[in-house]
Amino acid sequence: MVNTPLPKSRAAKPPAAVPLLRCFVDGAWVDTGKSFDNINPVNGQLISHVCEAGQDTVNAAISAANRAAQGSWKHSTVSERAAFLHCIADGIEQRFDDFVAAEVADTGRPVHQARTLDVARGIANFRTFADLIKTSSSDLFQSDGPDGAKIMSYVIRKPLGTIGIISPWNLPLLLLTWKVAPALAMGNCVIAKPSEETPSSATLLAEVIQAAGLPNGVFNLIHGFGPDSAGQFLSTSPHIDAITFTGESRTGSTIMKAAAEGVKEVSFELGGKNAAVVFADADFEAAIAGVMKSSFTNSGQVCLCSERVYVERPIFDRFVAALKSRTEQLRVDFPDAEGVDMGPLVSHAHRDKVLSYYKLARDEGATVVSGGGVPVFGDERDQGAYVQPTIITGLPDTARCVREEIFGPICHISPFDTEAEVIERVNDSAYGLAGCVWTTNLSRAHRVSSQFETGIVWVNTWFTRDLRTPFGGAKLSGLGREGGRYSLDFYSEISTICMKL
Ligand code: NAD
Ligand code: 6OD
Repeated sequence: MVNTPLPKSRAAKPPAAVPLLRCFVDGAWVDTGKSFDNINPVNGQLISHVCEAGQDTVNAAISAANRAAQGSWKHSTVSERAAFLHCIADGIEQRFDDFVAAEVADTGRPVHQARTLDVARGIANFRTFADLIKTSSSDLFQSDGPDGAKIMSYVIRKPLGTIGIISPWNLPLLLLTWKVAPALAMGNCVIAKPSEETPSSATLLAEVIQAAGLPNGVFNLIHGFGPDSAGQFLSTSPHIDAITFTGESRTGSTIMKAAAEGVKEVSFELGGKNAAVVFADADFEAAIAGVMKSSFTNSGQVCLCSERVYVERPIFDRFVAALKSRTEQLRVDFPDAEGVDMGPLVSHAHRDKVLSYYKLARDEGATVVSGGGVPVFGDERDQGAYVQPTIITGLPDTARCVREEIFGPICHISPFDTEAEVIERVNDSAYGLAGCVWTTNLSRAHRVSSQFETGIVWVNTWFTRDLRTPFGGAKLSGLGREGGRYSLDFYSEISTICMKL
């Protein structure tokens, strides 16, 4: 049976035959005998049943990966692995529309976003790391030994072995491939555990990888939840060599405790409470367009979104009015509607969380400038997980809505007076993932951006990514960096060969 999910449809009735998404272990599709429902957040309808991996299936995936890690894959050449990665990218391209449909069905995001961001980046992740391993180099040092002999020391990267990859629901294919591609590129075997909310594109990826002909056990896919399910069984296993995780900071902390037992390598990309700072000298229109994007893209469900916006006092009122006007023009609609800007949140449970912050904002004394509730459509979308894009003002920096990650389409806008003041306020956060600076003053751009305590700062743009740059967060936002050669380093055991000549 092909696991392709049903395309997103506006049909009021549930589909007659609901697909079953299976796990992929040791080159075979596995029906675990226990399943959970995958729900479309546009209208609350059932998309598919998903096989949940229990302890036995997770153990089988780990054993298969460990066997494969000692097999032909360990000795595969860089050219062979690069060719496999390009073949996977080709496979995604050939099934582009299926991937778009899968991503849209699971998340309700606009079709144009799935096409231009999610699936496009999934392909780029495989191509980038395929090309990178063919051109990467390593260090070589020459020195003199105590007896005057020449010494040459050089560095090699070997596969780590079996890597557990645990990914979230917000950018399902993009964030999964961001880790699968470099892990395979460096000769590792992987067990991928996508979010229970978004199993479809990962299942398609397993189909593409199967068709690409990777040896059995090199790529395994297990579906399920976190606690007492596939995520926990994978991350607590003593038989994996490293864990790479993207998700909430709290989950990262739980996984880190499990990894500590076996002193495993970990790479964590975690939550954020990112700030955008708009100086009075900014290109006003560009800053408005940029903050619209950084606050509301993907319904605010990007870890890099700006939930805190600081605007220099002379332009504060004008900025708030312009952002309100643009926000109220946003089209919140079906994923395939023409001109759609925003879809629903990923699930009803996540909507409950975001709405609890909309309420908290009011309780904390915020002024709701725009939104703050649930849109009413008068059609099947009323059974979905939509919320209004929301702007609030007037909260102190100590308010929970200004300090805690909400992960929805909401930003708090606050005025500031001086550069030093705003830098201090931006850095007064438990998180340190990303920031944005909007200014036309070049010196200020350099001066301010270098003082943010975050893994990345964008100046006059947002979410532009060169995949060769390091990506990750400071403080509660993560541990380690991935991207380009930083990924090659994480997904390798780095050894030094020291030779007396
Ligand atoms: P989450 O932590 O709830 O879940 C992420 C993954 O971990 C899922 O696959 C889940 O099943 C699994 N999981 C949950 N509990 C687990 C446990 N105890 N053991 C093992 N696995 C477990 O996160 P989410 O709600 O899916 O994603 C949203 C969060 O991810 C936000 O906080 C967001 O900021 C963060 N995020 C960070 C980045 C980044 O690059 N820094 C990128 C995307 C999302
Ligand atoms: O662009 C990327 O590679 C990346 N890891 C983005 C993360 C987005 C967070 O939601």
